[in-house]
Amino acid sequence: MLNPHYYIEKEKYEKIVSKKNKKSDFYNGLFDRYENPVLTRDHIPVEWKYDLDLNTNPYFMERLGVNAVFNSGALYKDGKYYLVARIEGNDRKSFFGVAESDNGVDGFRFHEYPVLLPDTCKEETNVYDMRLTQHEDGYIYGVFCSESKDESTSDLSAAVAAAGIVRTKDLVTWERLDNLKTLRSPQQRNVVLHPEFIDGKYAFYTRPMDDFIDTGSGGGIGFGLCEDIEHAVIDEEIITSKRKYHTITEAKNGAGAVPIKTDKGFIHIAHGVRNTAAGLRYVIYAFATDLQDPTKVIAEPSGFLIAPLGEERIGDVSNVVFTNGAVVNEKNEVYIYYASSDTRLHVATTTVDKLVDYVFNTPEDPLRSVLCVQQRCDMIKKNMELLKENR
Ligand code: M1P
Repeated sequence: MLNPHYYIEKEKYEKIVSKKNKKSDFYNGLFDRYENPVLTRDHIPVEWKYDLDLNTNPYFMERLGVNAVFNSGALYKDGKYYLVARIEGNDRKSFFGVAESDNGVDGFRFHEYPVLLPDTCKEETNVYDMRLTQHEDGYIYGVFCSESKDESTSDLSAAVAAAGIVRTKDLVTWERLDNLKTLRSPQQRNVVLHPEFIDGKYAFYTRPMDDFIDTGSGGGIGFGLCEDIEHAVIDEEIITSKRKYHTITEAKNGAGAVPIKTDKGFIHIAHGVRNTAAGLRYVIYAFATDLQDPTKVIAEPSGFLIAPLGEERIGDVSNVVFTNGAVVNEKNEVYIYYASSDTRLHVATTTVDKLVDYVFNTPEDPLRSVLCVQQRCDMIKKNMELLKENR
């Protein structure tokens, strides 16, 4: 028998998922923020959290709670916006759920069931942060972090991160392939599959790491080729966007969304991390690579594209914004899905033209305060002259 309390919770859920979103008054000329997050833990269907049976759950108690919904892969296909979100249960284990919307800014609803990945990797404890790539071979690939306990130490918090790979044609049935092997890097997270073949091979953006949290000698975002996607092995990783002293990428950085192809280059939307007295601070930044040589960075504006703002700064892991999905629709509008503080998912919208202008015409970081002030003074001087002419 159905517990009647179900209808009360279902009504609250319906109110949340049908809430209209609108642009906030935030302005920077580049992208728009929205008033509401696009996914939160309140977007999880009631049926995923409660046993609805009056006999087995007379108090209508939450049996399998959800703590957070955040870092999400994204895909635009046949007029619909799809997200594969990281959903973290109260038990700390993450899993994936596919949500879709007609307009990309509100109305995201999860499919009936979460994604049950083929259990081919017995040591795997946790999975998260899937990047979705519509590859020119016809498959949609999902590359995610596959985390296992580090059995080489008695430290219970020590873990090993690897890149898991699945593929699908319909976002319903998922085929699990071998985890990516990088011969020269012991750990991998934030791995993204490039959408095109390069020299007839599959190309990955990697993040070489010596350790689970610290990248150690890992110099930045890597790039490597592999012949066989079903048993992917990368030998050499070439560093593209490098970590730099006293910048937003000083502690680490990592690829985010699948690169966006434009006339001038591939635009990458990634994350950079620096350390502070209050812990790590994650921001989102952008750079461009050459259309012919995807390892060559051809533009990298200074500073961040998106940093945590207002309530985005607070959550389970505060002072974090993180992206693993952005899409472009047929009007060349760009939807950047970014999570704040490992708690909820937002959207920022812009256009391909604006992103290109931002990446190619915003000055680079000159890396020293004196040069940064000079850069600003030059702009102010130009502005003063223009203002004088217009008096
Ligand atoms: O907690 C912030 C982020 O930390 C990790 O990112 P990185 O590998 O760059 O440190 C990831 O676990 C990510 O999911 C998380 O949002």
